Amino acid sequence: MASEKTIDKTAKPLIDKAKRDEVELVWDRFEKQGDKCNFGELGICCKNCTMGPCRLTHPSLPIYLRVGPHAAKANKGVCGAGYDTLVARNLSRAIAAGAAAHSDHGRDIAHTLLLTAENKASGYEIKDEGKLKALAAEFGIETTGKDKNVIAKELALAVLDEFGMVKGALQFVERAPEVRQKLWKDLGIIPRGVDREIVEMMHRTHIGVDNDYANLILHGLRTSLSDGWGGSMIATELSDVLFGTPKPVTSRVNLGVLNEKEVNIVVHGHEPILSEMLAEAVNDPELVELAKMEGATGINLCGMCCTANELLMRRGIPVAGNFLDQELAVVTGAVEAMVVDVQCIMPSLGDVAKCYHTLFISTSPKAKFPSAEHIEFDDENGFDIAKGIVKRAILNFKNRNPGRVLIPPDPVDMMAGFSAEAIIAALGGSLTPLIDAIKEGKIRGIAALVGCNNPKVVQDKNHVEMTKALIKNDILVVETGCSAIACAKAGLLLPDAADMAGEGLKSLCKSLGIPPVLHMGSCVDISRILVVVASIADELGVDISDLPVAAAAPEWMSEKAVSIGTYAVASGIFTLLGLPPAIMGSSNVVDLLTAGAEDIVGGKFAVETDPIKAAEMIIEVIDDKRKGLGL
Ligand code: SF4
Ligand code: MSK
Repeated sequence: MASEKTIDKTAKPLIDKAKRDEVELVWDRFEKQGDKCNFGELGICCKNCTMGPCRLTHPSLPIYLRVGPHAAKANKGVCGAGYDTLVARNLSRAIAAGAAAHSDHGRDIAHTLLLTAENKASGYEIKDEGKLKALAAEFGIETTGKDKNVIAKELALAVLDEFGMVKGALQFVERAPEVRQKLWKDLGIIPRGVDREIVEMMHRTHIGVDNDYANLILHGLRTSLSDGWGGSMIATELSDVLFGTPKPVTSRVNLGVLNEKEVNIVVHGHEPILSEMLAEAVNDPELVELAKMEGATGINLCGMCCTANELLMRRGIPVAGNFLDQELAVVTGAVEAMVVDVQCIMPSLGDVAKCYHTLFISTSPKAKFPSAEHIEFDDENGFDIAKGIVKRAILNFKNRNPGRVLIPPDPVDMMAGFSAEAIIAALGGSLTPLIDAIKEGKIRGIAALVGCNNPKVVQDKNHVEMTKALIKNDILVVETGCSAIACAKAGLLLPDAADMAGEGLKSLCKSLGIPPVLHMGSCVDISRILVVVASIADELGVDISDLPVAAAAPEWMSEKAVSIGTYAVASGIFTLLGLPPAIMGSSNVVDLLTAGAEDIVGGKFAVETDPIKAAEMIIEVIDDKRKGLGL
């Protein structure tokens, strides 16, 4: 039943249509997996060398895995590694993979900035010169009297240096409160270079290297910090320089943003380098004319997942959906091209596209799909390649079968574009009104809801129910990624949604004309949240861990989410997960992450699958922090 899979009213009819069209979806494949691997869920399997794979016995395994000829009887791997080592190593590798994904995205943006500065990137320009100069100053680059391209080149090179090991500490670490920087220094977890921490983690988790779970997790914290205060922050800041710092915009969301009369192009993935050029190309008069000659009334570009968030934040381009909507967009039968770059792209899209007329176009040399048409994108020829992709889509319009089209009605209006700068502007030029509202108790605190969808959870349900419970209790919610899209679809990203909030939050939102749930961008833009909380902590003269703030990933699934959760905890933030990570096979690792971490870094993880109970836990933490501050 579609209603057991999603609360998205536009997804439901398409799940039913997929069944009629005999198209296999993510939920079908999930069911076909049968029982999950118990060893994998507990984190107690290892295939780091060919003496294994090794799997350990555990009291919570089902009986057939503990007794009998095929049962696992070992409590150590062949090399002697035990529960703590296996669990900590598996978790650490997930952190490294997540940090790598965000940071490689950041590196790509830095590379585009460099090519733009050298006039080698077609179609790109520096859109926020003010931010360029501010960042240059942060990196100690003299800007007086210099052309913006000269500054941009020096900045791009300085940022690219952050990936290796040059200065011994990432530049953006200095944005954290001093007391937090000192804590990281004392713990020896200041990130020394994005690549260095990730490479070192891969080294440590090789057979026979770091076998002390606490030591591994400590380096996991450092690796994640190289993402949050490194790669992700670089991605966000340099994207703002190139494409503009977001300001409040209005738009529409859900699968109903597809248009029956227009050529529909869905761009999906993460990096704005591709999507920004597509956004330019769809306005090319020749291409618009071609679309009309082909029988369409125009070209409709919309986004999916975090690429959607990038385009939405800066251009107000409509959002077709979040992670679990990607196949459904194709099932509408109305998408001429699904264009992808990197991350969170289901390989199944090729199979789904084959059932309709949709072109599935991959663009990144790092992310090829066997069933996709590959049109390689490079920023030196970005605009021309984007035009070529749009043309392919237009020429595919005639292949659409109107009898197989189902576009659900009623896209939902939304407001987005709340960068840190936009929030400060909305507050009248400083964070003081927000801090005063927190002090007065008008707002109890701030919760950041982030992360994905996961077919283990009814799509969007946890995001939406948790958010509603939080705003009702006067907690301002900031969101990114698929969480923000989920709440947008539920109408929570509108100023009128303030009517669902508690009296204090409602009055603040009404006076400022803002929603009670602020969309702060894509997954890498969680770095914007770090900047805001660091600024609030500085204003109050306290550490981030003292603030009435919390984070949650109610429906997370990706390794990037593991890295995000870890850097939130390492930054001193209580972080609630709506699904358990694969660590339950080591009570020591569980204790460290859900209790001991608080004594070390001031933040810790908790797991709660019920969204209402999860919201209650967050409220309790926020109230405790308020008490700690004497509020
Ligand atoms: Fe087994 Fe140790 Fe090899 Fe892992 S590293 S597969 S636990 S022998
Ligand atoms: S896109 S990482 S499914 S939030 Fe950033 Fe969504 Fe999660 Fe991908």
